[in-house]
Amino acid sequence: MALFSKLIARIKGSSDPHSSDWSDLELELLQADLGPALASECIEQAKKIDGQSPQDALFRFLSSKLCSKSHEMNLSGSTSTSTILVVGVNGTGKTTSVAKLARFYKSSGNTVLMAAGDTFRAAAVDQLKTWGMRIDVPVISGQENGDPASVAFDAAKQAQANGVDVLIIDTAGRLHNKSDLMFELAKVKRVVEKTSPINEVLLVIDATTGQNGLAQAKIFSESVDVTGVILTKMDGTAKGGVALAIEAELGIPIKWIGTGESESDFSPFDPDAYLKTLLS
Ligand SMILES: Nc1nc2c(ncn2[C@@H]2O[C@H](COP(=O)(O)OP(=O)(O)O)[C@@H](O)[C@H]2O)c(=O)[nH]1
Ligand SMILES: [Mg+2]
Repeated sequence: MALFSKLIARIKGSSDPHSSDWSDLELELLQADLGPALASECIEQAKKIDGQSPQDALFRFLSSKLCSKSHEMNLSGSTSTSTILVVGVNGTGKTTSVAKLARFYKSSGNTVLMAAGDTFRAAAVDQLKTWGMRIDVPVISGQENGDPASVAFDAAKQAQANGVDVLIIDTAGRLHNKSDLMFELAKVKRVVEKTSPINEVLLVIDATTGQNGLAQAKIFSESVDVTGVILTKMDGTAKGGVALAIEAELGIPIKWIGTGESESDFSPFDPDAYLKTLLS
């Protein structure tokens, strides 16, 4: 993922001038899913760097493009339940990420509850129940085709009654009817908030879908108040640029990175370490 190595060589003047035209370098950034605006800005910036310490200069520039909001999870203290709502398009990795989050918080000593809010597919409820057994975390579910808001409400009530530390709610992601989906997500949010505030609304984006994933994310973030991104399938892409594009274009901090199908393939996003990898 040393995305900027050729650009750095060009700035240092150590590359073969024929193989490193600025326009070729820009194309390479585009192919790494950096997006047109940021790719072009990087090249303009690079032209101004004088070869002294291109890594440091690019690091400063790229840092300024990252979202300035906190990349940490904003959970309530130990006195009340923290609630996390997980949203996104089907297949991006929502249910898997709900289980990964549950396992993360459980292993750091919290009591955790998961809610199967994708009531539209029986398989989705079973999938979460299977995860629940595997990581030993209880799952609240309702009837098939039932109201996801009522499942979420039941889960929120139980979490409060039992003093659960972290409640994580899975949702459906059918995009074929955008207004229905957004209406439904808003209802889930409203109903849960009758019991306790929602601390985080995390949008799941599949890194392998590149600019298309970014477009989906824009639709969601226009309708739901998204507080953070879970970027999944980073193991399936060599195109490291998508995380930068998300932060720069959406203005939403990436909070978690998924790197595989197992519950441990998951970690908090570290912006500085990520930039250092791109610039190594
Ligand atoms: N390689 C890889 N696969 C993932 C990751 N996260 C989820 N998946 C897989 O993506 C597929 C869809 O995941 P799922 O959680 O069912 O998506 P949902 O429809 O959004 O709930 C499943 O096969 C998961 O195992 C990840 O970080 N890396
Ligand atoms: Mg699912």
